[in-house]
Amino acid sequence: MAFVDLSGDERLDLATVEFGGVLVWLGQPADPADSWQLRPIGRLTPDNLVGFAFADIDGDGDLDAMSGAYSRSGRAEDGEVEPDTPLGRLAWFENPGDIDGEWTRHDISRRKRGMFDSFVARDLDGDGDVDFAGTRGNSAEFDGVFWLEQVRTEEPVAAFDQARETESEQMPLP
Ligand SMILES: [Ca+2]
Ligand SMILES: [Ca+2]
Ligand SMILES: [Ca+2]
Repeated sequence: MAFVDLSGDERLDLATVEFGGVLVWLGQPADPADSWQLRPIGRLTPDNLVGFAFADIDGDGDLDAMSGAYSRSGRAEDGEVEPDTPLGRLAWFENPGDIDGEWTRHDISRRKRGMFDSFVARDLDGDGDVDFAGTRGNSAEFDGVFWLEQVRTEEPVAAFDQARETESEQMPLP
């Protein structure tokens, strides 16, 4: 879970992952006797969304969500996978800036192996945009703590540029 003010009313709201892998948030009502309203943020289907953290990723003043998914294709080596096999994915959801608007998903990387389950938002290289430190499991020699550097360019570039020469196989979106 995360406790963040997504509605901008200075009351903390609650974000969590619903059964079925949907990242959702519940807006805290002004009156504690009123009900909390649930709104969806997004999903990574068929990958299992397990980790997330909020930060203003695009720098427009509202909180976005970094997220990670949990691969179920074996840990020791890259195996054969079906189109619906849950794999390890990194993606972020852009806050629409409107409480009832639809969040836009931006996929970063999808691998046969990787359980991306925890993130901490920090500007690690001090260039003014937020980066993420994260943990990765389920991938044997690729397990550990990583950091994900946000790179902004004038021209469109690939969504992800891997630092390692050898990695678990990159997979297309389902
Ligand atoms: Ca709030
Ligand atoms: Ca934002
Ligand atoms: Ca940065």
